[in-house]
This record gives sequence, structure tokens and C-alpha cells, in this order.
Amino acid sequence: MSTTLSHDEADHDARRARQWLAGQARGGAVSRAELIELAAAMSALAAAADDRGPVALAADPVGVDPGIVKPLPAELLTPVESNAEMRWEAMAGQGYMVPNDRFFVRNHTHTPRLDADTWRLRLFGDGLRGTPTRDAPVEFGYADLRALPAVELPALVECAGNGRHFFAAQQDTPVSGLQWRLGGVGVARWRGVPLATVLRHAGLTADAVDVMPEGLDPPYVTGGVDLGRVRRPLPIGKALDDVLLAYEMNGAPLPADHGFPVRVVVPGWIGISSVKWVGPMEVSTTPLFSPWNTRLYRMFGPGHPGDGGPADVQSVKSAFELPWDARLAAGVETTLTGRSWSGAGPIDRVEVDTGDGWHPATLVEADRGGPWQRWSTRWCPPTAGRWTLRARAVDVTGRVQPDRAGFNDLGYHFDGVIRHPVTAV
Ligand SMILES: Nc1nc2c(c(=O)[nH]1)N[C@H]1C(S)=C(S)[C@@H](COP(=O)(O)O)O[C@H]1N2
Ligand SMILES: [Mo]
Repeated sequence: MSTTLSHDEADHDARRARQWLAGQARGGAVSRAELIELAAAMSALAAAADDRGPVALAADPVGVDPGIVKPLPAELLTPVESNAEMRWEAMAGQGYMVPNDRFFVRNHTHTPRLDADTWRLRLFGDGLRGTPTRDAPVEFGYADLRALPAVELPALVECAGNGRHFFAAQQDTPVSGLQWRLGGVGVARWRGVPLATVLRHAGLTADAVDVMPEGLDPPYVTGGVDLGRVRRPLPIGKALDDVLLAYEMNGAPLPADHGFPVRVVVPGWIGISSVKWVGPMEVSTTPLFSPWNTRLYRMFGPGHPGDGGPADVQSVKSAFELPWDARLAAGVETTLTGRSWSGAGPIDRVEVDTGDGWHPATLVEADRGGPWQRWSTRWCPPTAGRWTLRARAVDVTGRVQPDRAGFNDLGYHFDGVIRHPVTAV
């Protein structure tokens, strides 16, 4: 089998599919027959698309939301079923990073309380020398990871369904699933060990093709089907490139809701790749599958023939750091601020329209090349009344934000220009 390292999931995924059809693939602990059965069961779940709330939440006395540990003050976060989205106005006047108190939380079930002293990363599979098994894996404890050379980098984590609400609100094509506005995104400074370092210490072989981290949170049950623990394979090329096993977030130990003691951080890729509370990790010489890369997190629907392709790389988006329906003073000049981002590369330019056409926004130079870009523009609401603000960005690869986002059945990657209402008084 070819071991060309792929950074592009679409490419890698096509190879996975060919190998699957050739009978060479396994779905982690799932046989091919089971996979086909699973696919059939999953198609009955079309309506229960990604990012639905869990069917049942275990009672947990800690925190305001039963599934989330940290407080959810209304001025910082808005509940979205068992999840919480950041309020964009809570970023006005903040620095580059999203502080941990307002970072969005996306939980398929609920935040588990894990003990760093007994926690173990457990690597197994035929992509490691000696083929360690799930029951007799290569183990790393918390202290082992902290003793390895660390890397710290800013990275953006965004839910693939971020912006889904606007398929209904702006385009009249509602999609079921969590109705995120734009707050299912954040940038933090993550510190940890490159996954590549750990894989090499664990005895990575040259013919490994997939790495599948699995969370230690409870199995995800949706539409009456138990999909097992959250897990999604990563092509080895991406796993060896810039993926981190992170144990710190913005200089603090990883908060419980964000994956304590250790999570995966996959820069540029959809949030589901960044598995929290990671425990088991299969390393395989044959392609791996899970519901999170077969029936979920793929682009299905008109314009996406066949199996649609994986929804790996985030789209281009822009947000104003203003409340929805913000009140501004008529006739008084004000500074509008916001941020833009893209999974494909840094932002090149941003334009804002306050009602008289598109004008370039001023970019914060220090942010150039980073995972998102702060910008600002001056605006004086000419008269009292309702106004619509729009912002659109272009990334360095030339990807732009269209007026209308392309539809897909599961409502991923909304990239249309958002019409942000404000009232001048
Ligand atoms: N184990 C586990 N990892 C997970 C999830 C989960 O429910 N369980 N949710 C995923 C999804 S869909 C997203 S968008 C991100 C959200 O990360 P955050 O909660 O730290 O913002 O975590 C991902 N990792
Ligand atoms: Mo997500």
C-alpha cells in the first residue's frame, strides 16, 4: 500500500474508501460487515445530524449546565442544548486569545472528571512495532508526557456546524442539529507534546496510515443507536505534521470541559478532530473508520455527489464583536471591531459594508499569519433606525465568503456573509 503522507483529508479519504471497498479496511474494532450495518443504521439518522444534543444527560451536580463544569455566565456564553457558545461581544477589547472562561464548549454527552494521576494514554495497533493490543497497549502517563519536549502554539478550534443557524435565518433552508450562531469557535494557546513525538516513542512503523484518538467521555447515543466513544481517524500525514497532545490552555492546566488532563489539538481542521479527554489511540496500517468520518462530518446533499467527501478543513468566516441587535448612538462615530478566520490559511484581507458598499477594514498587523485576524473600521450611523452590518474575508489561498453559503444536509461550514442587525438610537 502507498504510504505517501497526505495532509489533505479528501485525498487520504479517497484512498481509505478504495481500501475499504477492497476489503482492506477496518473500523477500529468494527468489521467490514458491521460497518455496512452501521452505515445502514446511520442513514436512518439523517435527521439526527452531527452536533445534536445527547439523548440523555447523566446527572452531574457540578456547574450550571448538568454536562458542563465551568460556570456559564450569560454575558460570556449562551447555552445551545448541552453545549455553550461564546458571545461575540465578550471578545470586544480582549487580546488575541479567547480566555478559558468564555471558550465555547461542545460536548456530545458530558464532561467527565478524570484524575491525572491514574490517567493513561494507551496506544495500540499494527502501526506500532510489535503490534501492541488494546488490552496491552504502549502507555504514557501524565508525568511522562510532561517530561517530553513541549511545544506551545496558538490554534483555532471550531465546530464544523458553527453558523448552522444561518442556513435557516438567512437562507430559508433550515438544517437540524445544534443551532450555533457564530460562537462555536475560539483560539487558545495550547501547550503539549507533538503527537509525532509520542508516536515515534511508541514505535511508529513506516506503513502506518491512520491514527484514531478516542475520548474517555461516555459513549454517544443518538436516535437510539449507541455510536460508542467519540473518535475520528487522522491521516498519518496530518498526525505527524502539527497535531498536539495538549495539557495546557492559555497557560493553565487544561480545564475539565476542554479535555483535562490531555486532548488532541488539530490545527485548521474541524473541532471533532480535536478529541478531548483522549485515552485509547489506535495506530493502524489499514484505514480506520468511525461514525464521525463516515455518516457524520461529511458533506452530503445537492452539489455533493456520492459520499460527499470529508468536512475536514474549516471554511472562511467573519464576526463582529457586537451583541446581536446591538444599540449604537446615531450620529456618533464609533469603532467596529471583529475577527475573521479560515481553516485553509491565514486571512489576507477583510471588507466591511455598513450600507454604502464594501470598504477595506484595518487589520491588526501583529495577527498576520495567525489562526485568526482581528480587524476594525470606523462607522458613524447617519440616522436613528435599523442598520445591517456585513463583513467578509479572503484567505491567502483566495477562498472568499460568498453572499450565500452552499447548502449541505448536515449544515456544516456555513461561510455566507452574515447580516448583523444593529439599531442606532
Ligand atoms: N471526547 C470528546 N472529544 C470531543 C468532543 C466530545 O464530545 N467528546 N466534541 C468535539 C467537538 S464536536 C468539538 S467542536 C470540539 C470542541 O472543543 P471545546 O469543547 O474544547 O471547545 O471538541 C471535540 N472533541
Ligand atoms: Mo463540533
